[in-house]
Amino acid sequence: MTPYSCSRRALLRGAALGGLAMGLPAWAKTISHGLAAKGSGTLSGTDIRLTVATSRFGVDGRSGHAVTVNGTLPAPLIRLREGDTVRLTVDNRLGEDTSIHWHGLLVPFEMDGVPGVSFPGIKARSTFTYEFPLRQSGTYWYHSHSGLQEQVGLYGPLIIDPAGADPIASDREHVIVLSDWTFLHPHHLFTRLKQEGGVFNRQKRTLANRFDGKADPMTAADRAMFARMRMDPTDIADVTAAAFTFLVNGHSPAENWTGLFRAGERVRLRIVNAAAQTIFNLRIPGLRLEVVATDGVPVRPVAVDELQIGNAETYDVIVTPEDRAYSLVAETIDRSGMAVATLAPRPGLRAAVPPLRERPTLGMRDMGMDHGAMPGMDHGDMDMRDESKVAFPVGVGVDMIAPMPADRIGDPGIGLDDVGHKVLTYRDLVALAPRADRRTPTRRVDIHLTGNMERFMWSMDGAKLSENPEPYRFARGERVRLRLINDTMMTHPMHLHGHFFELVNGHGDLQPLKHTVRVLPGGFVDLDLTADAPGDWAFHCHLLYHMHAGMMRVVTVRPLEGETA
Ligand SMILES: [Cu+2]
Repeated sequence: MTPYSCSRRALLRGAALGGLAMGLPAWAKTISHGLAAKGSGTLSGTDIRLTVATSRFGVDGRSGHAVTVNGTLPAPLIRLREGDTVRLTVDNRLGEDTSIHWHGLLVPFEMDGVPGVSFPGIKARSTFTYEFPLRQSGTYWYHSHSGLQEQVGLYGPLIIDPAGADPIASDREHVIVLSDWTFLHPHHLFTRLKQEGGVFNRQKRTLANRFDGKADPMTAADRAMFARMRMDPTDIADVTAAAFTFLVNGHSPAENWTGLFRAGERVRLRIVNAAAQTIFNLRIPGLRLEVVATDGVPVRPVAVDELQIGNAETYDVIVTPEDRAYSLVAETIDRSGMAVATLAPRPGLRAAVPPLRERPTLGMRDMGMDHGAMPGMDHGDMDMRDESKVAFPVGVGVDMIAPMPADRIGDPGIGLDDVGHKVLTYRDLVALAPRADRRTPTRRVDIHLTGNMERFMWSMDGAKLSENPEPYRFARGERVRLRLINDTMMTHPMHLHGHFFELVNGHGDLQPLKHTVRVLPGGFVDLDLTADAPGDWAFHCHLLYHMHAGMMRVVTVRPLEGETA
């Protein structure tokens, strides 16, 4: 990354002003009236210019190097209209390559923005113009697909308004961009992860705190199993609050981004998890969240108290607040920290922020062993790395093959089984419109999510992208069922470019569409895919450091336009 020089005075000024130092767009300013109000900082129309450059980003009195679009973190809100054809010109003023990927947008593959897969990237000090028709509407986002630029600020929200009336009625909207910021250089952070998988995990059990005055939730057999696996039952996240500040619209909890409303309004929150490496559990104590869309696509409204949002997922929720303040709490999956913001009828009001809840631990189910399925079985004898279960070579990069992966589509996510209120599960998602493709998939393709946690090695079917494995090949128009099997003990938010897939969740013709799906540890998820977008597409884990380590493959759909089969 190009070093950025600035005067000591500028640095101090930036530090003093915190998140305001960069001239945040209106929707991301500390007090926001919502998207309908005086929308400076929103880019709209059909001809949009984005300048990628280094800036400084200040938070909580410190300032660090960022890579930004038009000088802001998050990047500007891009607001487009379905049916238009948009041109987005990216001017790269960095001393290195960049790229922008339009996450969840159905674009021709050359416009998808993944260097080495769909285009060559945008060279230092050059421009590239993306141009594509907008075939959809809803809440999306955009981000760099080059190196680790996403960690240092290159991400922003993207909304496409429907060509006709919006099926989701609301009186006011707020964008909620969740992210994680670190003052460590991301390449340094990655190197440390490679050197010692648990280096940032300050929550490790020790003999001193193991019982903590409470009954140990693990049985002796479970502990022995973990010991044999060389796993740590608190390894929920690779990078914790020890290294991260968690942000809402670029604001730390202390900076307290505040979204205003009038009592009784239906307020639409367009929530994007733009974090590099953090899965969040989001709730607003005192408010029901009516989930009305995910990954840009409307679903049958479902009321919940909390939801887990993986990296790159989006959820639209409606809340109807009373005349009081509320805290929006996005607790990290490992409960080492939280992003916090306020929703209030007037500036200056705050609600109590609940403390971090007790940290979760992993269980046998997260190791691909379903207790319920085999009562009384001696798990100590179970082969945790049975090579005969998979069709790929099992090398050092694969430390586990789930012996009995379970269908976890009805699970709320790690640590959310017993929180005492309703948490969204994927089974709760029901499409509004019947699926377009009624065909039954003609084949099933199993894809294993693999890794070696101790060595921070991550792969799909045991192969890293850098090893140049064969792409997953689909015939254009083919209807196929993908089974993603998680042979690791971490949740992986998996994203397929260029397509939506359907979650096979028991709702038949009303299976919901998504572009990103959390696959829980030791579990599997089935996806029905119509491979209707010709070209080469990235398919990867959206935890940035997992992708960077190699948990990414290419999906190729042929024939291309004009080719014969
Ligand atoms: Cu991952």
